[in-house]
Amino acid sequence: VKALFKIPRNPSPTLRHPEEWSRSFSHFISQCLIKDFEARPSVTHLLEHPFIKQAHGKDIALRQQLAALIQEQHLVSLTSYRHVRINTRKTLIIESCPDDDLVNLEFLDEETIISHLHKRYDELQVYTYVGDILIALNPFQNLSIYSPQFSKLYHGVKRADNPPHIFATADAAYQGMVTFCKDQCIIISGESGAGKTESAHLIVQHLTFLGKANNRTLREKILQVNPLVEAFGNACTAINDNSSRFGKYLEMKFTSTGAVIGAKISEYLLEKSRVIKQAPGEENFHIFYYIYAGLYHQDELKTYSLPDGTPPRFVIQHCKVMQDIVSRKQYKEQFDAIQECFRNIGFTEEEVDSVYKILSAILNTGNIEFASITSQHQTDKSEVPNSEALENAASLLSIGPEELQEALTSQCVVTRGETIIRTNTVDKAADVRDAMSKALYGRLFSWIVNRINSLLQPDMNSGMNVGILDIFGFENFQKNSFEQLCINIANEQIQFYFNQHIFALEQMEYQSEEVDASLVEYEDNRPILDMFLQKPMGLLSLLDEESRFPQATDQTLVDKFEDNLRCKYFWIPKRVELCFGIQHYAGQVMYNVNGFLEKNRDTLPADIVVYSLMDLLSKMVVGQPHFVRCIKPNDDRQALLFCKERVMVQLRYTGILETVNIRRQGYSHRILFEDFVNRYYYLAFRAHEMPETSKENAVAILERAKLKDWVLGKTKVFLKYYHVEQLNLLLREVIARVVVMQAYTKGWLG
Ligand code: AD9
Ligand code: MG
Repeated sequence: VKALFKIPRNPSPTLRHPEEWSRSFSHFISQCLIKDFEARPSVTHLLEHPFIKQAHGKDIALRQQLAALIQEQHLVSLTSYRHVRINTRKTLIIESCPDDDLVNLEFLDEETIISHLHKRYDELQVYTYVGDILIALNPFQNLSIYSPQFSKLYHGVKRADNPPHIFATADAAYQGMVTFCKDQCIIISGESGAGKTESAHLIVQHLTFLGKANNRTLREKILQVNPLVEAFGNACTAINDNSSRFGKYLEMKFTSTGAVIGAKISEYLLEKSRVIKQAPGEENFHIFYYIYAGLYHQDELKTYSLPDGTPPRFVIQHCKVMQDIVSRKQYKEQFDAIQECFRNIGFTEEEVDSVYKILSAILNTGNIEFASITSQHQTDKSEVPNSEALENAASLLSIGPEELQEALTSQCVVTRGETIIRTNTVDKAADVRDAMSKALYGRLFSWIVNRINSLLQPDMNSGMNVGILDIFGFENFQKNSFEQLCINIANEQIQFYFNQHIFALEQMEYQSEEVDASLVEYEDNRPILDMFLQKPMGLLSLLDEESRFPQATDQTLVDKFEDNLRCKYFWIPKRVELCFGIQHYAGQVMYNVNGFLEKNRDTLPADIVVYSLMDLLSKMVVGQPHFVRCIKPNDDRQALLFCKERVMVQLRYTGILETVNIRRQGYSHRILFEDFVNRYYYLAFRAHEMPETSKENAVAILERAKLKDWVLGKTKVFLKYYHVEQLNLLLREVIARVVVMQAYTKGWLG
């Protein structure tokens, strides 16, 4: 609280104040505010504060001082001058400013929207609403708006009471779950480095706060799930130092009364190829560097057989740990934090020990080299000349070194019922070695995720969820490969889901309910998705088919694509070899097919993977979605740098402009008459009346609540998002009154 309302060191001498206040104006206001904010932290309260009500703004200087003061009292991140005014009755009003929500803007062209976002960004207002969708601009600096005080501030209040915030979105999901007993999901999208993962953390933080975490241990466990899996699934890329290399859906589990009881995490498409090779300037998964720094003491190095001296091949490219003391210290701290996560979540020491052993086994496997043995009979046999890495890897995996050598240098082939052992060439053996390393890492990752799930599984089966989807963002590097294709298809699907939800379903529902809503046009990315997913002629099916031919080459793959894919979203460039271009919803990407066949053979067939993602999406459709659209204001990761063109592009392809339109005209809540009456009848009828759940009674409630601009469909009430807020607030007041009255009649209150 002190940090929230620090007392200005140098109160202005021009500041006048009534004589009966012996202390200085600024000190006084600070004290009042601190006291009151501890009691009930809401901006409305500030507005109603007797002190502020008395604060006559006779002269402009006083008003400005007052506004400046409130801003300085670290409402600075919360409010800006536009929020503070003194009305005709000389009362200080703090109001939600109309451009908190783009839907309220008078002009809705791109230019206006951009300049609003720009202005807000300059004032460190990184969040802005588009109706109930949250736009989050990456601040690229730490803001002091995520403390527990802010969690309190955003708890169960009207949205307009506070400026937009990621906590408000988490709160809306939570309230939606508790009020309507319905699962919720929060879908965070945006390109790589836009702030999705940070947003996901903040949402989990606020939800654990809301989930009445009287069980502190559980709260800590849940908070540590993300850092733990991210140590294994995130890495430094050319775009983002902590880039998610997998898709993550975290479900937080609550009781019907909203107490948090557990969590479950699902992972999608881990980019395993990173284990064996990283693009220039990129790194392996964080955990490899952490263990290297964390287990660096001689005896530990020995226990885990971590190669000493030269860093292992899989991490050598960027192994700062070995050369640089500062980064080693940082990695060591991270390692300690991860140890703590393991411990808190409930992994046993033995389990953690096995995890490190497997990681070290992977690093040792990467160091195994092969030489060819040429004998009279065999020319394509390979062996391992330097046995140290082989022995280490084998011992860490609890197998014999000969077994491991055999597994790498030969393969079993079953032909016509006979098992034949074939030897591997040096190149083939190296491929097998790499494939094994990737597979080991993939299995390890899945095991960790499954173990977390069993440790955080709630005792009871019933209950409700808030799911948070944070996937890898859209990527467009100088050189794009199979991994980028998978990532970008996943993002196409998220965009499709967004469109489906916001536009298509919305319009369908209006039509079926015979509600008049002028159709809003939007950029439908279904044709691009069809091009990827259709069977048997979609790009992924063609890729699978070609992967099954042993003789297939990069060139035959490109030819196959060229012969079969005929649409405007796909093309083969004239001058660049072995490449194809795709017009994604988020822009053009040129893919290099080098390694596509191998990687596709190595992973699950691509279309199975993409179906798993479809499963996830269909699961989410069941819940009530909330969208967070992360926007990257510049490519230099710089604070306070708003690059108009970059923001414009992202707003365009994410359909924000169309969204503004539909949200402005749209009715985001549609409730069956029956549900509506059951839920809100207290507002117009007596508690014991049990009115008929008819259209007429729904109207009676709406009229009694004095709402405007609602619409009736054939079976549902169509409400704007702010209507529901107003109704819930009224309901809470009425219920509180009823409870007090009943308490009186029962004599509990004397
Ligand atoms: V990727 O698709 O996984 O490559 P994300 O997840 O969208 O990407 P991330 O959340 O990792 O991006 O954010 C990138 C960086 O931006 C972070 O490491 C922070 O340095 C910075 N960031 C993002 N959001 C915030 C924030 N709310 N406050 C401060 C932030 N910094
Ligand atoms: Mg991320």
